[in-house]
Amino acid sequence: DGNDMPEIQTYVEENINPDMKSELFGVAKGKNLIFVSMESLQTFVINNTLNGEEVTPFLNDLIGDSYYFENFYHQTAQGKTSDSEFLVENSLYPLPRGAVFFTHGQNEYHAMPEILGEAGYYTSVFHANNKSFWNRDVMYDNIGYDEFYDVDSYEVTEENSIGWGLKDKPFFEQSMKYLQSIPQPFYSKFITLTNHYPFDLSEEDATIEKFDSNSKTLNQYFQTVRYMDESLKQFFDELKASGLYDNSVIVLMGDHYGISDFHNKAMGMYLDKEITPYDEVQLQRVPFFIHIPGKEGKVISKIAGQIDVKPTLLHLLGVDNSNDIGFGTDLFADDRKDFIALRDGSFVSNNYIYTEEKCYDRNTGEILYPMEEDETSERESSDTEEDNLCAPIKEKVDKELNYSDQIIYGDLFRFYNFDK
Ligand code: GP9
Ligand code: MN
Repeated sequence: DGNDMPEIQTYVEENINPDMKSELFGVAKGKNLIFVSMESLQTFVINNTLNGEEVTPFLNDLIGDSYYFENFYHQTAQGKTSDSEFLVENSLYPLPRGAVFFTHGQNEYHAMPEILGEAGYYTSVFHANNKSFWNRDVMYDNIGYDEFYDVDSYEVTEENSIGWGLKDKPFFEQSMKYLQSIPQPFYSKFITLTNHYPFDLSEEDATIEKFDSNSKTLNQYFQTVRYMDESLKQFFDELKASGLYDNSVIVLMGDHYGISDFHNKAMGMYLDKEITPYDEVQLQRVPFFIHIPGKEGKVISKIAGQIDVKPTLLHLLGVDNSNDIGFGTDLFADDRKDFIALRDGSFVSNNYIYTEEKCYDRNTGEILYPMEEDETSERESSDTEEDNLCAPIKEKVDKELNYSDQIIYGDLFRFYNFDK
């Protein structure tokens, strides 16, 4: 209940330190914020090839012109895209089961659209699906979005659709007239759709060969990824032509994995290695780009996650959030907490990766705990919990996930004053 809030607040103040800012605080003050959620895009295709051809030529080029986080993890669970949206808007974790957009869509939140709205931004979402999918209409209204351009705002025909609906190229194209008509500065979120399981695409839209393996899913994935990459290039060109480009921070983020562990065999063929639980965690990396006009590109290797997006973006826009309650930190600040928690309790830290009760060396993938039984060695196989270097971090991970869950299950923000 509300009595739990002070303990959580103390944890956040001491461990997350929402006041921690970087030298980039305010560099994009007053600029528009364009956020693109890239459906099912994983980092393993970035700067990678298929039959000698780049899979994502546009995004690869964009690295040279953006802050690009190469060790950025999705933290979603069953709520898929909606979980990734929840993480980004709130810097809270989604729930271990179910979709928080459905189960707690009426809670009190302190989300990005509300905060940016108060800072003078016009806030909107663009997504060509039914408005009630994932309960978005209810949640968006609740967290303060001014407008939701759902499927009814688009002209959808048989020719311009595939799979889940409107293809990404006509989606971006048809969005431009709305984007050009809304007041600035704006925060606008675009959610793509074509690169969605089962990754169907028509012949004439395919510009790269399929992969050749026993997984039709992975084979087709490269084609829809390439299509999305092209649609993003087209969107950037349209933003430039409209004049919005120079006035906008453009953020691109993969929402969650597209290829599940069911396809490990085919994935192992593509990556030319056997996929271990360690690799499965590493495959949860999704691309994260921040493009700021006039700023040079930089590849950032530190570990990062969707939980960090909100404080990072608010700080770039110069919005103070020192009274906020969330579990992410400004990715440009030096001193940040030392782990990224995945929703299933696995984690990544600077030195370790923990999953399925094993502790791995993050750099080598070697199992550090528990030690393998080695019958030829003299050593008695008696490693204790003390040898588990992951254990102290695992404790923090569980504590933090639990605090976030308590906030949601108890609707605890009803008892917290963000304006103090
Ligand atoms: C549906 C889109 C995809 O509107 O966001 O949903 P997903 O299955 O990825 O959550
Ligand atoms: Mn999705």
